[in-house]
Amino acid sequence: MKMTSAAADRIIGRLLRFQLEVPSWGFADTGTRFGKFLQDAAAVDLADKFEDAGCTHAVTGITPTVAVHVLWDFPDGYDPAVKRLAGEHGVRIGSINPNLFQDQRYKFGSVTNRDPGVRKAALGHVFDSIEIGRKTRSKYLSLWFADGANYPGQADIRRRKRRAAAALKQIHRALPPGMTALVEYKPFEPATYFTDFFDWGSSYVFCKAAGPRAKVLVDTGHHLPGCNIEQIVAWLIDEKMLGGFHFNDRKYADDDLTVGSIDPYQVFRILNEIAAYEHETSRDLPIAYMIDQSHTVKPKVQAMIQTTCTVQELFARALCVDRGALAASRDRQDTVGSEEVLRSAFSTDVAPLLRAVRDKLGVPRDPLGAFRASGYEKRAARERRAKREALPAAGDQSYA
Ligand code: RM4
Ligand code: MN
Ligand code: MN
Repeated sequence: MKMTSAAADRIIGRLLRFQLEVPSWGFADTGTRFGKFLQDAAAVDLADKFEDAGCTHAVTGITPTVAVHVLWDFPDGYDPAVKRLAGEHGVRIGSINPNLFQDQRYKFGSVTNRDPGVRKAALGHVFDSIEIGRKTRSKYLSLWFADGANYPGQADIRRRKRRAAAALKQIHRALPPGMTALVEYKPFEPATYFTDFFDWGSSYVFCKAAGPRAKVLVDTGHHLPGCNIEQIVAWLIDEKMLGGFHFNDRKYADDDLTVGSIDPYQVFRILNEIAAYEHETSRDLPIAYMIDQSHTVKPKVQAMIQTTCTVQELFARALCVDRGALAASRDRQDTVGSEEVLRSAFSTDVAPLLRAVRDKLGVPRDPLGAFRASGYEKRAARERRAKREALPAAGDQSYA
């Protein structure tokens, strides 16, 4: 596709306004239910996570915020000093993620548990998380409920649905102005028979019950095989119910692989729905773009930089779609022609656009290459190994 300089400027302008949030848990040691593989350079504490996030932001220029997981990042409660600590590393605290899945009392659910005491404790944790978000001026409370059942007959599906809706209402009432609750869904795991927040429709129903500041969060890894995620995204955009994304890729289940490592065309098709809407309305869609990945074998910061650059690159390609040509070929009911418009954007060489964006952001033209050459990982491994050795033997707190 030939691009006019006005078109190139428009794309560069949009990419300069495109930012992604990185997850604190993506920098820490992580594993599967079978165990963890440790990395010397993995973050030991919150300061390391901010340092890694800051480094990712320094080379990419588009990741100024860090999502925090309350239990893992503030095990001893929230300390206001962490705001300054993030700032020292050039980042800010972003979305707040309560943890409603690790405590023993959540064995049979959190907000859907039949025991009112457990439901109260779960809500209490969410309220504490909201309070942290208020102090850190976070725009998003990001909710993932692992609630569900493992066997047919185990639980009353309708009653659990009503309890979830009631909890969402209470959470919504507690949100300070300017904060939005994002409601994630996932078809299975850890529950094997059903989860209570199992697909976009369930999150949609709960958000609608809660109020206007609850929106659906699409985690790209949380769909059954073959699911048409871009259609879900298009519907949510049209319903004004899309809150944001947790980007990651998967081959089989919730694999938390780096974005686009398995199916970059799918990410392109999702971002194409965003670009199409923005083209039609001449407005940026006000949603949260976040990464949710835990890297088991890839070095953490490299994986995060790779992911960040991939999403940026695929968004650049989606912005290259010739909307006029697409509309015209749809008018002719030209199926092949319409598909070719998408394919040609997907295969556009966007390197010159990305170079221009990175020059304007004042970051290296090859962020991953610059990081790999920087010696950061070696130094981090040395320092963090020593830090780890000086620590009392740590309990196996989390998988991430
Ligand atoms: C879940 C879900 C949540 C994330 C946890 C760590 O599968 O994706 O967003 O907070 O993992
Ligand atoms: Mn997620
Ligand atoms: Mn997940």
